[in-house]
Amino acid sequence: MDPAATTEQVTIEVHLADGAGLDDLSDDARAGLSRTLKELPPKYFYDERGSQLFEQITELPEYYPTRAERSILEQQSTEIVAAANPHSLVELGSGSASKTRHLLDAMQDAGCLQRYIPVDISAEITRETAETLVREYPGLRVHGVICDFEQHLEYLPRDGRRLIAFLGGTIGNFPPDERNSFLSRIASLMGSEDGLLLGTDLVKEPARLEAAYDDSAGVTAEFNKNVLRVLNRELDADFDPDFFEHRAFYDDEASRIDIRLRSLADQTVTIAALEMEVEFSRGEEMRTEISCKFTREHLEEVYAAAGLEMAEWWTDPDGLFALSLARPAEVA
Ligand code: SAH
Ligand code: AVI
Repeated sequence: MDPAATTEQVTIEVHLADGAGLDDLSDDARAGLSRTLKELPPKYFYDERGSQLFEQITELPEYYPTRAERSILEQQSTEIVAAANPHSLVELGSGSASKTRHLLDAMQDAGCLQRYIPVDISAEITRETAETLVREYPGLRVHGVICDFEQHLEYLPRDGRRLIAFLGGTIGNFPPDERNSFLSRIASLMGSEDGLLLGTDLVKEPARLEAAYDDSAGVTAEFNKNVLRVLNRELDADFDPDFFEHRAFYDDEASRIDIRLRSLADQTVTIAALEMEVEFSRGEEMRTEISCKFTREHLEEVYAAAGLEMAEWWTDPDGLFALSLARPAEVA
């Protein structure tokens, strides 16, 4: 750990050995690129450029989730804060925390705004967000935790009643087994009065979903190809992003968007740091992300399997996106 107090109101702790979230990249790339359907985990999208591209995605006309979730937070933050009555707000995958302001405002109005704990793998955006927020909210203490939330949840501060927010629909980026382990782990680390505020994108017409992940300006395509640039830089690979094409399709059976990069040619990519050569045939696809979509009933089952219980459910007026508040299930 490399604790680094930057100001009196901002403290940052880092739990990534290389400080950049890339500790496991070699192992993940080697394993994922050796599979029949090649695959890379989505957490490697988010270097500085990837985080900026994601911010651009949130403003695209086709990408409704951010606007829909923001509208719920605008309407319901007072109620959410009243229901959770927290001493601190912990946010997993906080990014730029742009929507989080509504929760912070409601906590300020309720007189309970003391500490905000953004938790993210991306060091640059977390430091920037922490510095910006202490300027915007005088008296707020921000304790940033730069870590992989799939591995380091036990490092999160546990004092006081916590509202743990996981916004944006990022829970949808986990495959079902990993989602269940992750939520079970959160449940086991929650006190009986802590609340989990979870953002989930909802099942809807495939055309709308597919447009959200294949925008006409090509920003999502750039975001998707950014993982190739990360591999080139970090593992001395020679992917040519122009030889891959972005693809996103809705898998109805699995209720999820499947995001891939399709090879435009027969090609061999060298990954020097892994002493590895990877063959792609023309038309072959590599999966880079999934984004699962939920119904209320399905989410209740997901919570139950992880030892959680849904206490509240809010959606935007168009029913595109949901926020729900969950608590650890009472053990009989
Ligand atoms: N919550 C924001 C950002 C969502 S983008 C919003 O709703 O707009 C997903 C965020 O999760 C990014 O900031 C990314 O850096 C972070 N992230 C992705 N995988 C992560 C992991 N394994 N550990 C910690 N943070 C992760
Ligand atoms: C971060 N996550 C919730 C986004 C999503 O919608 O699944 C990531 C994303 N991928 C492409 N566009 C947005």
